[in-house]
Amino acid sequence: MKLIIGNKNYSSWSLRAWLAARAGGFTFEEIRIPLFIPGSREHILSHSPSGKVPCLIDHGFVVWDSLAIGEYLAEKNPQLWPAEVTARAVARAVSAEMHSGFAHLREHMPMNIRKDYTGKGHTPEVDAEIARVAAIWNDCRARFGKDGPYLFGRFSIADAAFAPVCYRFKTYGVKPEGAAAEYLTTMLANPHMREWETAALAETESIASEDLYG
Ligand SMILES: N[C@@H](CCC(=O)N[C@@H](CS)C(=O)NCC(=O)O)C(=O)O
Repeated sequence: MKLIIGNKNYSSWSLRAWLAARAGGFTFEEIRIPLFIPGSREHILSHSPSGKVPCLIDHGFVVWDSLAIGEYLAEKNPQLWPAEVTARAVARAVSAEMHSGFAHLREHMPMNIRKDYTGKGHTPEVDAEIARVAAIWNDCRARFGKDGPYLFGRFSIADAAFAPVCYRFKTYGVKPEGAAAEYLTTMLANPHMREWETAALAETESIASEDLYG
């Protein structure tokens, strides 16, 4: 398997697919394409028909879009979704909500692991979305988190979906309360997250349009 990803500091969608692949125990070659430099679009298009990363190539078969990649990996390793039917339905719902929503959080608090933008990026809409994230985390932990420290106990695609939000909360100094705070600590200490973070910190490319606050 090959996984095409963008810069680890910036590419939130790449992180989701990469974490799902790591958590699922897959062996894969990583092809990192720095985004928004001359030639990067052509390079991505040589692998990914959407012109976006992430993109998974499994023996020549191409799957693009982070959620579709997660689903494809879960077909091979069903442990990537919770085993129980209602937990699995909620895990899919919150993953889909993350995938299609939270536009204000994305716009004003883009993932930028290297920066400390504590206190930046708040608007009423962003704060409402932060409250919704915390509500999801608290609800999942309370209802489905008995068998482990993640949203549905064991690490699942839902955790991968929220992983970039964890780095956003770190960069922008957002501090949820209660079970959500514990969950954030757990995620930031996850060995695969730490591996990604270490690589992000070692990157040297800057994307000016993503470095919103200097
Ligand atoms: N919904 C897609 C979004 C993918 C996406 O927007 N990827 C960004 C990087 S995080 C990208 O490839 N940008 C490069 C470009 O637009 O040229 C997914 O889940 O994979």
